[in-house]
Amino acid sequence: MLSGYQAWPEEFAELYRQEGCWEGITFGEMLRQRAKLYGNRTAMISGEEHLTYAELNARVDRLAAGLYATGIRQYDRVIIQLPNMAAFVEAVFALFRLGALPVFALPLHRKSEIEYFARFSEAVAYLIPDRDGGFDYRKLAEEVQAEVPSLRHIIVAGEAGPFTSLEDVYMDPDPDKLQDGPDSSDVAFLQLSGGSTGLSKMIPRTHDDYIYSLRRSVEVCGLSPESVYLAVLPAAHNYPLSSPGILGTLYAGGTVVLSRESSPDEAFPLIRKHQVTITALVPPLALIWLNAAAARGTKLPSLQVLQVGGAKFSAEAAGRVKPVLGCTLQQVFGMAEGLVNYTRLDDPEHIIIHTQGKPMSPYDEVRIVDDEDMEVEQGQSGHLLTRGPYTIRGYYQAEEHNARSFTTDGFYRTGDIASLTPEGYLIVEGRAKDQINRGGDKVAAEEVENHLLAHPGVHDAALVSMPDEYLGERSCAFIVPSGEIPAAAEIKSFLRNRGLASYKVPDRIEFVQSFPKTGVGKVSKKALREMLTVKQSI
Ligand code: OOB
Repeated sequence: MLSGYQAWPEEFAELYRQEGCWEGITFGEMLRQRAKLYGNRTAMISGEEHLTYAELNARVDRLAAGLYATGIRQYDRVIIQLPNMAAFVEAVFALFRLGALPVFALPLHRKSEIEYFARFSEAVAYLIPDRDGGFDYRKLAEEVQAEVPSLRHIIVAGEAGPFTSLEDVYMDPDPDKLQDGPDSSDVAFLQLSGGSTGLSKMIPRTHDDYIYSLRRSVEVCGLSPESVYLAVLPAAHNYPLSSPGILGTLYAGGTVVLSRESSPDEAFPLIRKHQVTITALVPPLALIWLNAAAARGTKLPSLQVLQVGGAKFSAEAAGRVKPVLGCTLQQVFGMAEGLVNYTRLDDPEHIIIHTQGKPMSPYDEVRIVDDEDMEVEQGQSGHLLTRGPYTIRGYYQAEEHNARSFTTDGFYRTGDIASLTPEGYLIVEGRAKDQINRGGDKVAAEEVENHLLAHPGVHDAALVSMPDEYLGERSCAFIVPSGEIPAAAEIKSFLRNRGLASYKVPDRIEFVQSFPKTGVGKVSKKALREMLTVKQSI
């Protein structure tokens, strides 16, 4: 068993099973069934590589056998930091089959993040590409391994250098050595939270709950074996992974097209070439696509659905999707902890444009409450709480934090401020958590503040959001210097040198003599944000 995991109380587990939400199958079994049903159909396209369901299933068996021979066992944690390539999908399913747990890192994570993931999850292995986006992950792995000795295996997709080559791990399965797979109620992987208090928390998702979220996503998004899903966002993120994303498309028997690039120059030709029917973007990328398509008069006739989510999509931009791209917009408001809301494909325009969708499952419970946890009147905005068959009951090994993030009756405090329309659709109005949503990339203020405080020239630091036309929000660090004012550029390079992911480095730095305080003496981030608007209007 995995320790430090908060399962659903038995009465809920019973209900979700009885109601048919949890089907009792694991990911390993799901892929095997799909290989039987759709054997010769194309499961995945990555560059020139095409894999049928039967081939994918066979490669996953071979990789699982090889990983087992390497010493990877059930419940072991394995950090995966691969870009959108076939090896990502194969590795994830191979680990699922063994019952080992992928820990999903993003391609932009660097030493600070990976070292923490490795230490906290006590990972035994780390899977990387050789190079991607001009960055050499082998150097990063070397640095992390030097700090975290539990990390026994570094496996590289590509030129392995001193490490193990992923290609060499695949081997013919030995039927005598076949292990009992995991149980469907077991944790399948650890996903990362956007974080608000300090470092990202780890999110344990089970085979049962995640496969249910795939099934509902597939139903709501109308996926079928004819669907072709283009993954341009990083595959490890919950949204392109499962809403319905890569895993949902495989659940449906459709085809996944993996792309490492997301620009219109790369993505539009892929959509045409592979007759892509659905793809998922974050708002800044959707704006780039809309502008490019409008300027070039591009038509993408195969594209039926454009999903936009991860951050608030403005109604103004939402209204352009259909006229410019000719496809249906689907707003997606989800979270790695569970709850996913979708606008429905046949919803009236005003709902598609002005709301962030409604919960995908009839068993999702949502509450909008005030600061005292009392439900607000219908239509009023308040804190969004949720509970349901695919929303976790606690973060991995985070007892203290769980007491704050969940109510005593098991509702997850999303940290989002939202309101409900009379039809039960959610409108995201803002955020109570101390996080910056930089066009879908989540930045935990406290994590960055702690790094800033390590700089000798920084006496105190506070990170706040500032509105941005393109990204929705950017970050601004207010700094009280400890002596002479350091150069902003020097502070930024200090953070980069500490191995912080680039999207977390503050976009702007302001020096102040002291921080405005709230009535109870805490730093008033609201007042700091207001200082920015005043500054901008001068
Ligand atoms: C997705 O997951 P996370 O875990 O990176 O971030 C969750 C948070 C939400 O709590 C909310 O603050 C924000 O991201 N968010 C949105 C949004 N979608 C997510 N805020 C406003 N409008 C939206 N449409 O971001 C995620 C996971 C699964 C599917 C889609 C997104």
